[in-house]
Amino acid sequence: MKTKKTGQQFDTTFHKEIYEGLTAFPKYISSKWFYDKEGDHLFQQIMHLPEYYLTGCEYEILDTHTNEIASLFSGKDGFELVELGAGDGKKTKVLLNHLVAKNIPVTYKPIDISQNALDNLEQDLQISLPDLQVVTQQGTYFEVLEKLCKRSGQKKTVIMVLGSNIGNLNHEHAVSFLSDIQKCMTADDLLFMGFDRKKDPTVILNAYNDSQGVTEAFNKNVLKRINKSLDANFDCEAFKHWPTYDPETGTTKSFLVSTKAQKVNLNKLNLEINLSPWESIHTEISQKYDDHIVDWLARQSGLRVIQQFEDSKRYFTDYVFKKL
Ligand code: AVJ
Repeated sequence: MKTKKTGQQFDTTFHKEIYEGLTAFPKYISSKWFYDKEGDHLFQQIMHLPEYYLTGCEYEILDTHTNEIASLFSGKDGFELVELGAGDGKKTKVLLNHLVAKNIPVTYKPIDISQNALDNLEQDLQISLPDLQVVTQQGTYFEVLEKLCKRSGQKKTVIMVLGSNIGNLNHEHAVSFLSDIQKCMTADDLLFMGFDRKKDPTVILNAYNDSQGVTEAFNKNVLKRINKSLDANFDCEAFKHWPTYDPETGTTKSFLVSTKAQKVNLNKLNLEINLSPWESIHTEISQKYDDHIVDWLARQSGLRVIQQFEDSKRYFTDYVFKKL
């Protein structure tokens, strides 16, 4: 590879960001790189874990309020449902089933960073909802929003981001993400977004530290992915999965902590890094919210909350936003 200083060329954003994160202090890897085929699979297992309450709570919300949500979404001549981070679409299908059954015209546009997830979802929908119009798109949120902004149709658009996916962004990035969405919205359009609430810290911590070790495997999978695709040699067994929750900020952070001194070669990056014993690699934030924080984020982004739906335990909220 060229030079380690300025002007270095990278094959992909993945190469560039892994290089930057592992040469920084403290070290970090963005959680968006969790989702390769194995990562998608592990996340699906996480969604079925007893400790990982988020999925069940949001499913309950969509299942309980399907009718009200569907009528909120419907436009005069149908609408487009753009879902950022669609994943396996399990929760969205509750709504899609209802829309198809009620003959509400909708085009479903699932977007995900994982092409693998999109392929599975498309196949699944072809069988379970053959009459539904589906247009998939692969990309990061930022890439995809650019295209969304340039769309020509004047059909009502509902942008949906479920699962508290926004929680992977710190507040500053969340505001720029929400502002980017806001810029693409007309006065008629809606943003429907799921936020995981602040709650008993034990409940939160257990969700990221399950007893079966699936979350640990999910966290470590990013190192396996780097080993495979960047020809690297992380000793994955020599890392401890370490989630934390700060009840003051509402931030859950996940780390991989090296249990020993390690020299790691990342051949495709022409990079060698050293880890000291007990040095950490920060891999994810999963932000928790309350109504005040969400309201503040919305206003910072030129949005306002027009409605909200909660599960019976009040663990999770889906907020509906419009342009200010
Ligand atoms: C998909 C980003 C919402 O942060 O709760 C699950 C991912 N990480 N267990 C989350 C995740 C560890 C999840 N999101």
